[in-house]
Amino acid sequence: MGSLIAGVWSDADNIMDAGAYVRAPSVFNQALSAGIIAAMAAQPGRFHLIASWSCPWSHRTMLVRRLKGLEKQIPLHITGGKRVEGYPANSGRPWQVPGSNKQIVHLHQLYSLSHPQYSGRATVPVLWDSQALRIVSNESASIVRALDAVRQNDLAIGSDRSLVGGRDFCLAPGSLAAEIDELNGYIYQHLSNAIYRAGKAQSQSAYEEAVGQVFACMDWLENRLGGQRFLLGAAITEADWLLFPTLVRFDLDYVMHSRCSYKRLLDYPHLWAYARDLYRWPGIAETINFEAIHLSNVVEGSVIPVMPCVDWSAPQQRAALGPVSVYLRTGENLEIEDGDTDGLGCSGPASVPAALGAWGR
Ligand SMILES: N[C@@H](CCC(=O)N[C@@H](CS)C(=O)NCC(=O)O)C(=O)O
Repeated sequence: MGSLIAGVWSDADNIMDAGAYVRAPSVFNQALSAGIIAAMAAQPGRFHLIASWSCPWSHRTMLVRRLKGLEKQIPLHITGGKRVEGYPANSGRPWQVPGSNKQIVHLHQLYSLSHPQYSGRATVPVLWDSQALRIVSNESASIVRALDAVRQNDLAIGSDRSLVGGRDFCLAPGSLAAEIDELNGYIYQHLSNAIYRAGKAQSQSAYEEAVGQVFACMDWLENRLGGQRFLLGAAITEADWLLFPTLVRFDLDYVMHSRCSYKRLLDYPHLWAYARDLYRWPGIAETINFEAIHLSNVVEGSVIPVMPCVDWSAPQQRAALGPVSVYLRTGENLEIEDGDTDGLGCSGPASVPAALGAWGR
């Protein structure tokens, strides 16, 4: 893919170490300041999210933007198209950088516009500040946490989507942040990023080490989710939404293209039902472009494999494990009415339970 070296593009790819793939840490990965979080609420359109349909890390940020009803506050720009010098900014066409009179073609030009001496990869997602003309963050975990921290009461333009029963909810409440961080770290290391280590490995031993971790983690999740509705119990939290993009891509992409071929998501009854329980959440289906994910690793000009036959809307009976709850900003746990869970969200107003209806459409 290449990277920038002191602001100049280089096609060299330094991602391998003795046959093993090593992901470089994001450069702009610090937690977002309280000032930026307040500005996100107060200045709609100042911050822009640049993301890709196929990228699981981008998907995390799109999910939380949607769940928190921040579409008006944080415009979304989808990158995509043939990679010439890394990601194109706008499918190969010129793209007017928000807040600037500059037009760019490659995403890396946004990085060097922000930091002319930048050295590192030009990755998505990116949170762009159109006022300071700076990349605020290129680390999905930090972007997600910041979007979750935006207070509904502070929004300059109200949102009708993220209020549960008219109240401000939160995916990573302070009291659970350490537990969520630990879980996120474990799942990232043993599953979400291990899949990439399996797919990109150039030695048998590096591959086997990675793929072993992937399926040990899938087994662990299957076991955990057999007895509780979500990763932390009854409450849906950030940990669930960080895992979800990996599950969405598992059978469609990773089984074939990352050599994670030992089992499919479909072979894990609890995990597969859990993934569908998340999928039916209001607005979530709109954040997924199955075709883009499926095609993302198909070599251009080659034969395109058929999509796996998977019904994400199939009933999943997860309500048998208990009702859904969310944490409010105050730390209180709120149970959400969840009678007919199989119909929640995606299939239209008639089946959306009252408490979720407010942020379902
Ligand atoms: N740690 C970053 C990883 C982002 C990332 O690696 N994105 C991929 C797309 S899925 C990318 O932009 N790759 C381009 C490259 O590595 O040059 C995050 O979670 O935001």
